[in-house]
Amino acid sequence: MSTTDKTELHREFDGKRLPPGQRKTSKFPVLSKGSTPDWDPETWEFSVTGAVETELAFSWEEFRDLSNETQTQDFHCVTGWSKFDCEFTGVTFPTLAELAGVDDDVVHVMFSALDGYTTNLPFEDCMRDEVLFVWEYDGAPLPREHGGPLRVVTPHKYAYKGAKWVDGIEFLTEPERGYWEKRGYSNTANPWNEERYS
Ligand SMILES: Nc1nc2c(c(=O)[nH]1)N[C@H]1C(S)=C(S)[C@@H](COP(=O)(O)O)O[C@H]1N2
Ligand SMILES: [Mo]
Repeated sequence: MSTTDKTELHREFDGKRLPPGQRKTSKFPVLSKGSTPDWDPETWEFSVTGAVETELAFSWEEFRDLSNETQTQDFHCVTGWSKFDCEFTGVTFPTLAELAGVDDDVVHVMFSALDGYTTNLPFEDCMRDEVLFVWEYDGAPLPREHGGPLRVVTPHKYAYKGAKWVDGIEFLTEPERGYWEKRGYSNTANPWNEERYS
């Protein structure tokens, strides 16, 4: 299978591959606000709601049948570590947006997750192929502690913008703040501009 290299992304932000104030790690640390939530593949459902033409709901099987791709990406945590060359397989955000048909007045998106976590991004920051809904990491099912069965990755943002255990997105016509954004972390979270806190 072919893999798309997204590790040159930093050029778009006029930055080095390792953003300022970050340290490269070969480990993949786990950062969660609480414990790993249970999930049941039989009852799990992924929902697309809000300002769209058609609200959508996918079973686990249906989600896995969506057209998907594999990308190599870097991962930047706001606490200061970066992991290079992660291989992620999943569905791109624009693929989902197209299936739902997004209203013209959408400006923002809220991601929600099985552990109650939420995070927000402007719509234009979501409509990028590297914003992936991921179920496979380095050729194996995404480990539960890293957000399995399904998580979002946002290589152009600090990693708290990528909800682990994601089970829904809502298209919004007004900006709203998610879990960490309400608690002082940056709304915009550009690693090359060190947008860590707000
Ligand atoms: N659902 C959920 N997603 C989450 C979090 C969380 O607590 N719950 N933590 C965020 C934070 S702060 C970071 S840095 C990354 C960490 O991902 P990792 O544990 O796979 O390294 O997940 C993000 N997504
Ligand atoms: Mo984080």
